[in-house]
Amino acid sequence: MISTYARRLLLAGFLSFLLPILLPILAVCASAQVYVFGQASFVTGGNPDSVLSADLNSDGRLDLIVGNRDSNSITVLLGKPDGTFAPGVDYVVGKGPGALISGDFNGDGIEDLAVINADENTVSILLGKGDGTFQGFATLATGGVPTAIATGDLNQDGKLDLVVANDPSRVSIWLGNGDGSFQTRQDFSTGDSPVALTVNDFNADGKLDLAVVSQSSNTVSILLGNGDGTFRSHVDYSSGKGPVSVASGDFNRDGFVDLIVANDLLPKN
Ligand SMILES: [Ca+2]
Ligand SMILES: [Ca+2]
Ligand SMILES: [Ca+2]
Ligand SMILES: [Ca+2]
Repeated sequence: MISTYARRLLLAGFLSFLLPILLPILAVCASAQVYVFGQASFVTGGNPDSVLSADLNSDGRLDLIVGNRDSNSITVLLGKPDGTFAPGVDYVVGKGPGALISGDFNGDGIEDLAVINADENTVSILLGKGDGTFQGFATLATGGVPTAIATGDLNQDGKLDLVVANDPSRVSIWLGNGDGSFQTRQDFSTGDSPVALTVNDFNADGKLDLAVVSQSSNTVSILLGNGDGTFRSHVDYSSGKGPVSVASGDFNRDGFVDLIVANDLLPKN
């Protein structure tokens, strides 16, 4: 028989051993949240490679646009009130469609689309009709293999412009004319093998800048905008190995835009 005092000592010793192990686990359990999502599947074209959401028919419900790499098309799925989507409608674009972006490129208040075509080095511009349908409008030559696309008003004229990252080491800028057409392409140097980009005002001067992730050089290139559609020489920052995507936002709420980069642990070079 051991005394009550001895049992208390043993228990205290056991807890002092166990608590440092248990507390971090309990803390993680207390902060963890479990979310459950329903799942539904919708038919697209061949080898869907990218997806974008936007309200294409101005009904207040988000719609989906999917780039179909193997069928050289995009699929538009209009959102229904119950959260599902109407059967997709396909539109032919260039060869090997990849990343997509939406924006009102002709200033009629209706979302339009721009799609990069990686297998023919072009960008397809499709203008929205307002009812969720589209018409092909223009094709822009990228000059290199396009890998990512973004939009913003880079020269501050109130008209959306396009920026596309191209292999091997540049971004191309097209300034918008405001009618869905674009001016002659301007190219700016980046790190090697750019694969993703984001547009934001990183130095808080009111002029949009570019952050371009380069997979071969393991860098994020910052190109500060001059506000007229041109950019200063890129300044590179190290990322992790094999960066594949980038997003920007004020993550610590200090009023300055920050970057987050996802890295492939096994670089492809
Ligand atoms: Ca909609
Ligand atoms: Ca439009
Ligand atoms: Ca512009
Ligand atoms: Ca800026």
